[in-house]
Amino acid sequence: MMDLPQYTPRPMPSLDRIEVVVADITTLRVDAIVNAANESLLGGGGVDGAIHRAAGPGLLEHCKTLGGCTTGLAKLTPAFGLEKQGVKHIIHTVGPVWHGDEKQKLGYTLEDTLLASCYHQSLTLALEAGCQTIAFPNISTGIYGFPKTRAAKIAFGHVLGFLDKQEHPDKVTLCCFSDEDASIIQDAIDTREDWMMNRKRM
Ligand code: AR6
Repeated sequence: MMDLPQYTPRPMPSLDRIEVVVADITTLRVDAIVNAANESLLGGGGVDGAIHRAAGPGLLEHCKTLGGCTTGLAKLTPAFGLEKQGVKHIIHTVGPVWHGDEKQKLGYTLEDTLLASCYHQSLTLALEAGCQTIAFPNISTGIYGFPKTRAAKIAFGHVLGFLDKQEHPDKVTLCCFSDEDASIIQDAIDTREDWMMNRKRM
């Protein structure tokens, strides 16, 4: 009988570079903090409000010079008051507002594409700025109403895809504001990991 080669599933090395934490993102010591902003870049509620409060008025003054930001894109600023804890940059990205009923939407929607773009654009800016560590909030899943499980799959999938191709940033933190949000992201990670392992065994 012919000996078939033993297949050993390859681990996903990029997965080790992703961590999920429950925290106020403004307390993290990372090179870049991502802000879930709006198109004006002039502050707001949620994580945007928290970041502006922590960074201080210099951030708003700087943001006034940027001319806003289109949904799905990102802009980089200094970290102002957050520099004292080691943060070098704030990356402001504008997630999509979720419209309508998820069950009515078939396939990949414009909102999905724009949310993926937020992660891609932010990671690209971090890479260009030489950041080794970056933390993301759960973009669009608060005031903008994006369904959380759907957003978690997009966030994790696109971060993983980026890290598979790039050596930097070294570490991406997916920062959740509650245990429940963290478990939604963790489920997305576990599901994908199972799927990858099973696919490689086929
Ligand atoms: N640290 C970490 N995560 C946080 C924090 C924090 N301090 N505060 C809130 N979150 P949201 P969006 C979580 O509403 O949905 C603003 O007014 C929150 O629980 O901040 O993209 C902007 O100016 C949720 O999981 O952002 C825009 O107008 C996630 O951050 C609009 O809100 C995102 O919730 C953007 O809405």
